[in-house]
Amino acid sequence: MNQEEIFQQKVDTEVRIEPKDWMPDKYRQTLIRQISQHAHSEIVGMLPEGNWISRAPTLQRKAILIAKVQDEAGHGLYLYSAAETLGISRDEMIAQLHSGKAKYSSIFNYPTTTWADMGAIGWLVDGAAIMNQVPLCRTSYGPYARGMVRICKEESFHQRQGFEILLVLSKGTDEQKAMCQDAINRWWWPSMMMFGPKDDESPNTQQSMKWKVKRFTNDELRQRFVDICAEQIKILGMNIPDSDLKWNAEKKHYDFGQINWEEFWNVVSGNGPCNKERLDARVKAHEEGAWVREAANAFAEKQKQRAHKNSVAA
Ligand code: FAQ
Repeated sequence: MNQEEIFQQKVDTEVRIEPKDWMPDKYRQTLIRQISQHAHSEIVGMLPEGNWISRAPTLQRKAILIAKVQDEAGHGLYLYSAAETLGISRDEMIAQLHSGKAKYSSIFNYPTTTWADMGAIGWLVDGAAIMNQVPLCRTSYGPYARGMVRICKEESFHQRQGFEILLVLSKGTDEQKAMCQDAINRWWWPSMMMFGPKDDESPNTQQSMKWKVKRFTNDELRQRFVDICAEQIKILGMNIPDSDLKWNAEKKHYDFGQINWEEFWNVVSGNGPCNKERLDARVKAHEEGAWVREAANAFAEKQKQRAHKNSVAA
């Protein structure tokens, strides 16, 4: 067997691929692309919710929201570390994000205009993220799979806190109920787009499934998401903004309406409502953090010199 066949046999028999193992260059590149895009999504994803930290309605809500946004930062850091094991540096990944070369999830290019958006993001955006990411705990690349275990635990808490925000609003005044429905209306379709293009228009799915980087296709995960949300919305007493949403007894799944793919590709290619604002915010934060990186590097250098001195003295 050649190296490629040995590699595929490991994948087929569920043996994890680890950083020092031989792997096809395309597998490495696919993982760098997916993991770094995932990391960027977590970091850029802090911005829409960060927008409401100073305006959360109660101290408790504020503490929860701060914790959630910090969790997303942590997820970004685990994921950048996982990608680094494949031979790309964090600086390179950040440069790719800032230059617009690397993608991040389309969902974070939409504005958060009311407090109910914090609920809708938790319920729908984290909900879609979990649907996509739980199978990634079994992805074939070891460091990515292990990182995803902790990330998924935290995302479950995020999803519940979002649903609870909406539940409270759904039982509130007429104005609060309207705010709740409006947020669901605005976040539903962009959340459906998070799963990526339809299977027959997804250039990466087939190969990623063969390598077990992806365990399910974009459409399979999107369908599961619809099936779950269509039931959960009943508890909220709200509506999903899709007149075609209907239980199909034969398929044992919900049918749903057309996704606006033109909008999706428009957002992915940089022309969504907040693309520019999000990238500008990231670049500004990076520039303003230059002194922290400098100080941390100087401290690390000093520690190294001290350790060297001690080892010479011993
Ligand atoms: N947005 O052939 P496919 C979160 C791109 S984290 C932008 O199907 P693939 C946590 C795709 O990259 C959310 N671009 O690609 C949170 C590819 O372009 P490329 C992020 C998208 O990789 C919650 C092209 O389209 N999650 O939410 C999108 O097989 C709340 C063709 O697509 C992950 O990254 C999109 N929605 O499947 C944080 C999970 N969809 O690279 C804060 C890991 C597709 O060839 C607050 N990633 N594209 O130029 C994945 O599972 C996969 O990468 C997919 C795409 C499913 C996203």
